[in-house]
Amino acid sequence: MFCHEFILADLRVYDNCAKVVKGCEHVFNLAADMGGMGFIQSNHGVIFYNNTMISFNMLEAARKEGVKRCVGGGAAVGAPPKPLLVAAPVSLCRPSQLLLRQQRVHLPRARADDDGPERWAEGERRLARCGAWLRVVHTYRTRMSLLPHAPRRLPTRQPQDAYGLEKLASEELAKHYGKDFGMETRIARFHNIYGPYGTWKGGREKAPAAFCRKALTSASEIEMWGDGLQTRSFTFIDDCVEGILRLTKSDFAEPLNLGSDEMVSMNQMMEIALSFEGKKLPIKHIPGPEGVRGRNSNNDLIKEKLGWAPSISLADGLKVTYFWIKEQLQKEGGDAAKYAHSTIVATLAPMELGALRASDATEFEKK
Ligand code: GDC
Repeated sequence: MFCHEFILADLRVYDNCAKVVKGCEHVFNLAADMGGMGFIQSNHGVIFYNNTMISFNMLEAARKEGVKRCVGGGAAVGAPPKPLLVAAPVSLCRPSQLLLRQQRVHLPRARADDDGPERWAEGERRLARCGAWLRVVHTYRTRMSLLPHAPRRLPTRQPQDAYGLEKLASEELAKHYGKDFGMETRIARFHNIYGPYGTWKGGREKAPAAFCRKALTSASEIEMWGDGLQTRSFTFIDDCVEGILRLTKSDFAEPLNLGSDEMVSMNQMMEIALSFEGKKLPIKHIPGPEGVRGRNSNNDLIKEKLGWAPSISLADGLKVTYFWIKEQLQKEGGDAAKYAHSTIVATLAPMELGALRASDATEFEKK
């Protein structure tokens, strides 16, 4: 047991939140119904409902209890992408590509006889998919002129998925509670946290754990959702814990990125996972939930406000995770091949309030 008191409770229920914060001076609310792409893209409704209930009730319970500092975790998926700053129309020549926030967008080429609405609309769709707030204002053969969306058309916020929208709403609530009630609230935006004791099977696991598990169990080829050129940064749990404690002690009450800025493609991360035991396997790219095309943590603010930023390399953190998952596989025994594939969690409905999932806390019972 790694804490002196463990309470298993459904935090969607206000009374349970009041019970767990009783007598606390500091509250770290890291509870959420969450997972990787295999969960969050097929479960918007349940995630939105459960997480809103948890975040809102925990904050209110902390306020009523007179808690001194309340720290909540947002997620990078809640951070709205910045509008692309384009001062003047950009004309694009051949090849019709544009480097947008480290993503290459291929704009459709004009056919000799076609400068019509289909190509126009497809251009806008591709730009929107990578989060660019640009619109096509003119096309001519291989050229395409782009303008920022007119302000009235600008989405004010563009979080990723319902999961991100809830994080954003909860951030706002924490900020209002801070201003309205004088509570000290701290908000961390986590960038894909991974490490030992994280979920590594069953569909909710994120890419670092999934890749380690597959590297350990695949025989002739290794499966990966998407083309592997998606980019991310991943934050080792030790950096996350240290960042939370530093943020708690700081005076900074606005949302802060808590993430590594070591950006890798999924192909690169798979290479790292395979390297720990000198494996060489071809990657089989298969369709699956991919999420955003690219994401990285901008650490300027955390360095300025905390004088610190996550520093554990992906190679180091992933190695610890890999060998921890290896141990779990050995404990489970049986046919390792069944772990070579990732599953997608079916769409779930919220459970009855007050109910717990059969799997909840089983890891605590084993200790
Ligand atoms: O699941 P995730 O780590 O979430 O996936 C990263 C990328 O890896 C995706 O493009 C996904 O398609 C790809 N991928 C390829 N194969 C696999 O077997 C696999 N399993 C998984 N899980 N992914 C695979 C996460 C959210 C979190 C959290 C963080 C915030 O999004 O799922 O809940 O909010 O972001 O930073 P990711 O990084 O897209």
